[in-house]
Amino acid sequence: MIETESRREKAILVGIICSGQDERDVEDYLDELSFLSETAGAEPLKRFVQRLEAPNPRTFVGTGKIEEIALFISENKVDIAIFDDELTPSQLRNIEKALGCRILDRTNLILDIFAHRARTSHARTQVELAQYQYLLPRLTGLWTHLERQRGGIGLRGPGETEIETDRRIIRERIALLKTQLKKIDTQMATQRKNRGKMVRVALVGYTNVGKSTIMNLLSKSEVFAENKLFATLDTTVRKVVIGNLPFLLSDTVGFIRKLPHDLVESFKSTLDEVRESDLLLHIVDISHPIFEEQIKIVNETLKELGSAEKPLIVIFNKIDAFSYTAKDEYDLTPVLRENYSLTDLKKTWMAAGGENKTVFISAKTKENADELRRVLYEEVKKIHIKRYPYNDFLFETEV
Ligand SMILES: Nc1nc2c(ncn2[C@@H]2O[C@H](COP(=O)(O)OP(=O)(O)OP(=O)(O)O)[C@@H](O)[C@H]2O)c(=O)[nH]1
Ligand SMILES: [Mg+2]
Repeated sequence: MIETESRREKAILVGIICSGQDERDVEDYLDELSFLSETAGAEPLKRFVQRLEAPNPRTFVGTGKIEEIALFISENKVDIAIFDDELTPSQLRNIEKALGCRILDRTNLILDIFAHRARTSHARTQVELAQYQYLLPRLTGLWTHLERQRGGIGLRGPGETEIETDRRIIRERIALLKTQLKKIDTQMATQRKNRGKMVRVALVGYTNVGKSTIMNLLSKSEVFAENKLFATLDTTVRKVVIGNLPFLLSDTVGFIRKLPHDLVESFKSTLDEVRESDLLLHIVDISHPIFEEQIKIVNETLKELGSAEKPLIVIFNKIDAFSYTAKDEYDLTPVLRENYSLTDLKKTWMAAGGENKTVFISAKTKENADELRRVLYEEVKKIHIKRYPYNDFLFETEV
């Protein structure tokens, strides 16, 4: 018999509830970690959560918890233990020893997904750079297979240990990747310049909120969209025309909580599209239980990119999937996030938006797609007029 499907690796997830953190939030983080591990091809079997003042500096969770996890791992033949926070090199070593299986942390997992999804040589180079930067301080004695990449024989200097050799090889590789990226960056910058002065609009948002689906809706293109995290890694740019107003629309990599810093660094040129755009469309998945936190994370990432001050339209997507639990008016317990109706949320966010326009749509059912086009037209037009004050031939027909 031929086995067609390779066995999915069994995983367990580990998180902690630190002082000041809400148990529900941590559950949501682990939901995301679980989704990430499924996207990476693993099968999450069980979650281990511990309440702690702060992470244990030696083993992240307490000693008793580690023993409990170790027992489960050996009884259930678990392949990987995935931790929700970035582990220090020494935590990683100690946990590896105690659990006797492969250990991944959130950063590692995200890097792994990126590595699988990278299609172009540009994306691959960026991910590889981030992976080596992550790996460099974490080399352990177990990890000695790098020589192969360099051809091995004769490379090891006298008296040098394997780890030192590996470190040296990694440093050289990092330097090489950086040079390659610089070359690609220059090429891409030239490409962007050649696009002329058309108004540039960038879709930004948390991962899996529907950016690519909206790109397809607006540009009638077929950008890859699916219910997995980080479906998009490379930036796609399309020319879109609304009414008779042309502009460039770009779709790019989604953001996530604790996006590894090395990754943000090495994805700089992919994110240049965001940095150089004239208008941002911040897509939000309003059907997601923690969409408000996702908004915060996107805003923080935009700040990191120096793009927080750009004109912005907030697009609340997936209104078709939105649901809430209406509260009885005599029920005086606190109003929870699941008690807000779409009308409540619209009121709150339209008021909170300030300068920023808000639109509520479903890219799937196309509900309110016309409203989105209208708002987008207005905003692009404003920028266009500023840039070409004497050119009004484009606006003879309104949408
Ligand atoms: N119910 C519903 N699902 C939607 C809507 N828009 C997109 N989706 C689904 O959400 C999932 C993610 O959509 P994408 O367009 O790939 O999201 P993305 O933001 O590009 O995601 P990444 O590229 O992975 O960061 C897909 O399964 C879409 O079909 C919507 O309005 N309603
Ligand atoms: Mg996408």
